[in-house]
Amino acid sequence: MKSAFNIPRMLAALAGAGGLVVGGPQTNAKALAVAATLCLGATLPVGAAPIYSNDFEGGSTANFSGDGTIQTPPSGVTHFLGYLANGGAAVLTLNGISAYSNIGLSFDLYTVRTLDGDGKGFCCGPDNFMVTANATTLMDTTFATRPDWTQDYPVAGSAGGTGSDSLLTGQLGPYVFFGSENYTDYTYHLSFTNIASNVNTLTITFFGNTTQSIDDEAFGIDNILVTGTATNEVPLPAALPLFATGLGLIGIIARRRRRRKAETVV
Ligand SMILES: [Ca+2]
Ligand SMILES: [Ca+2]
Ligand SMILES: [Ca+2]
Repeated sequence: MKSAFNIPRMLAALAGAGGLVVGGPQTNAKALAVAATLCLGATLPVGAAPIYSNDFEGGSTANFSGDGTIQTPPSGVTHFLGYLANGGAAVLTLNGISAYSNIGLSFDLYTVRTLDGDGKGFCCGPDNFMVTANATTLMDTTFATRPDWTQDYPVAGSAGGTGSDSLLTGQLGPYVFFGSENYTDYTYHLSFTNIASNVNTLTITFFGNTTQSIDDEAFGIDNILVTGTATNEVPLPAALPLFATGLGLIGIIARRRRRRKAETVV
């Protein structure tokens, strides 16, 4: 049996309207207005939809737990979640998403200070960054912040910084350690497809498995985007209270209009 409303697409519209998350605490007037509009019976096609996004510019760490707080780098160019080092982990938990298949994840990874890569260039490695989705390891590899040292991303023996966005190299600011100019920060755009399907709860963990402390070397994450393909067969939606609120708003607006009309007539 098909739902009268395409609930996953409504959730996507809510996310696009400024609401952060399925199952998350954030709503706003614009999102509720969209919910109200959609509840009037709009028919939308099924397809890939955003489930969660966060660029950390609004100060929210909704759905994140564990290590890492919002950081502003010396350049002030952006905000991100960090620092992750010496075994620190940031955990993103999404509940009530069983209506989504082919879930994808993309994010930006910042490498800062003196990450030592595979540890063969000087010492003090390996410095790994690892991502898991529920029980699956999506990546577990080393990064270096000197081009004359070596790292395992994208393949073993690569020069430090290989695979990063050259236009965004050194943008975060002077993360210079011991006065050396050989270190710089790098930005990697990472994405993973089909990391899970139709799970009620998805837990994504970002680990900074480095050998030294945060003030020596660290990772940061930014521009998190989780997407999924919405299906028509929708179990009890996590966002049902939102739609109920949307319907409630419609009722309130209608009552106020009727009252105003009555007052005008008198
Ligand atoms: Ca940001
Ligand atoms: Ca180091
Ligand atoms: Ca190290």
